[in-house]
Amino acid sequence: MKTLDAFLDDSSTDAPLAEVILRLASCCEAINNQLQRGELAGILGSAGADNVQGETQKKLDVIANDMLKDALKACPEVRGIASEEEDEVVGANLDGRYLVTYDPLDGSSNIDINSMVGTIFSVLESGERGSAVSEAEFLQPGRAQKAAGYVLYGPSMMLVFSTGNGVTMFTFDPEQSAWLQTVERVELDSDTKEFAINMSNHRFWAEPMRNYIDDLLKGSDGPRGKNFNMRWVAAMVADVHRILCRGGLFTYPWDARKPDQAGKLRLMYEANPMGLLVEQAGGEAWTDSGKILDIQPEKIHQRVPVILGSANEVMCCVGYHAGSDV
Ligand code: AFP
Repeated sequence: MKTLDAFLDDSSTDAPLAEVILRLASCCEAINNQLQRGELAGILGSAGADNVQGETQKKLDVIANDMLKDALKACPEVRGIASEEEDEVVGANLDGRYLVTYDPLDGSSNIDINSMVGTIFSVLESGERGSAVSEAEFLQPGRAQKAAGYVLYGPSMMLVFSTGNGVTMFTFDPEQSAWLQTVERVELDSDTKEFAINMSNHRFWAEPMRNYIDDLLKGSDGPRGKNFNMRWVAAMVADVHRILCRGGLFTYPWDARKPDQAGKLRLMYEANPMGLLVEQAGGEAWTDSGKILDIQPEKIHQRVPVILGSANEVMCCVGYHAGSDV
């Protein structure tokens, strides 16, 4: 099986970009070591603070964020960092070429129950050099991403990423201490019978989403004429991983609990990187009105509604929204 280094060499990935990916992978190995020790490492529970988005930070959110920040600052190719857990963008190396955005520990409510979590990353290129990094450099549409991916901390640790030429998967072999390629090219089925949504929010959704889900639930007796299964891990990284493995639709829509917020998920740390992976695997990634990767970001912590996964199912869901405001 091919190692990560060999894959990056063989795929002629630009050397500075390959370096960024290797540094991310290596830092995630260290995060995984902390996760593996769990309670024994004293890393569970709350850090006693909220992040810029008003969410309670877990100790491990803070630890993983600091580990990634230190690892990326030490990489000469990285010019700046934007993290879900940082208020502002963080400067790294003035002459670095790449900007990295990340969600250090996605699915953090799963940490204390010893369930799946992950790190999501996105790499953009900056045209600037020499000056201090600015937020404006990061505000590029998802289609401009040079690489995107995630590390899933599950029963085995996996690295899944794309540099714009398909999606590949690596599994970490603890015996060899190496990432080995286990799926060369991910191909997502266009049709599915599985969806992922937090059903407890049903009454808060806009009518088009409620109608779509209600029709899925009617199964073979309803307009879709087939029965659907549902899964929800509460960690986007794990839900998207399942979809890349066996198809499905994932959505986190706008809801009336926070009417002024476009959605729950973050464009630059979650929707864009996952959107690139899903599109590169042959799927679709939309808000309720357009493709995620075409959005021109207005701020780094921007939120969006997300509908992604198997192409025909995503387009069916988007079709329910056609002509409505949400
Ligand atoms: P964190 O970024 O705080 O870990 O939240 C994870 C997440 O944004 C996403 O990964 C899940 O799909 C979603 O939250 C789960 O949200 P609910 O708890 O509302 O179902």
